[in-house]
Amino acid sequence: MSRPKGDKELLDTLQEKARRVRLGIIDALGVGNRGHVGGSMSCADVVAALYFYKMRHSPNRRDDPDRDRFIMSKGHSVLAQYAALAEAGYFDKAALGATKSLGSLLQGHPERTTPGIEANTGSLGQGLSIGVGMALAGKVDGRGYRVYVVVGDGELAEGQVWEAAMAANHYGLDNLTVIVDMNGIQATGRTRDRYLIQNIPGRFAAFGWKTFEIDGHDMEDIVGALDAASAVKGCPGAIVARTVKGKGVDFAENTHTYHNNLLTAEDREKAISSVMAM
Ligand SMILES: Cc1ncc(C[n+]2csc(CCOP(=O)(O)OP(=O)(O)O)c2C)c(N)n1
Repeated sequence: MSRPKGDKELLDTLQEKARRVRLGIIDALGVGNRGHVGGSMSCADVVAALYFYKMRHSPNRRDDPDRDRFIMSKGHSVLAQYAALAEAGYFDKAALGATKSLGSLLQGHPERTTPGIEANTGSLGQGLSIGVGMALAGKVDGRGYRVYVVVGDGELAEGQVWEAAMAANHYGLDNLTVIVDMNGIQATGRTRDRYLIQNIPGRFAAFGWKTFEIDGHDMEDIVGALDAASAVKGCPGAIVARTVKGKGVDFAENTHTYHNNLLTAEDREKAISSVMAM
């Protein structure tokens, strides 16, 4: 699916999908369980745009060798992916409510046993390497699929990310797009106070990537950047998306407190009202 930037009907549809993703995240969080609220909410718009605009995929063709691949490298934010997969029909939405329970289809971090999940992640720093391997395999096999990897800004402290970034450039992987969910906060505080990583777009550019900087909650920006990144030839693309941790759940916004926290029954109602008011 490829439509011109600025198409109001498309943007409205995607915003509604993003709202459903956020409501699905709240379902998956449940009541009284710890769950990753902040990082799931901050990437919800990007995940919605990928699943409902950019990626070629279908729950009926899960083994299609030409399907686009999505990797949630910051695996703790998989609730956003679960919500998108449920919305797209990979499994029943009722499964969201059992997330993280014993034997559930949906665990706290991505596992390939879940329909639609392409890579097991959770140990930060590894997803881009997996994406590089998939993108390289696509080139070797002459396949037209694209690979999308979402990473966190805190995650970029992992050196393996930069080994993967170098390899992606070396192999000219223009079928690979990384999206940095730059919400400025990691598990215990501001990213800059925990491990200072300056000039993220400049770093990817220095490693030979074409870079884009966007507002990661502006659907027009997201769609435009995804289209621009997939049009790049000869090198991989990095979209640095400025986001708000917890976006949409007002009491969880812009704080590390809800990086991984529980929602009470009252919180849950407040969270739903907040998302509905967006
Ligand atoms: C290798 C590794 N170290 C530590 C952790 C624990 N951990 C889980 S989430 C997180 C913070 C990640 O921050 P960021 O990438 O910015 O994610 P976001 O703010 O988007 O949730 C940490 C340190 C982990 N999962 N893997």
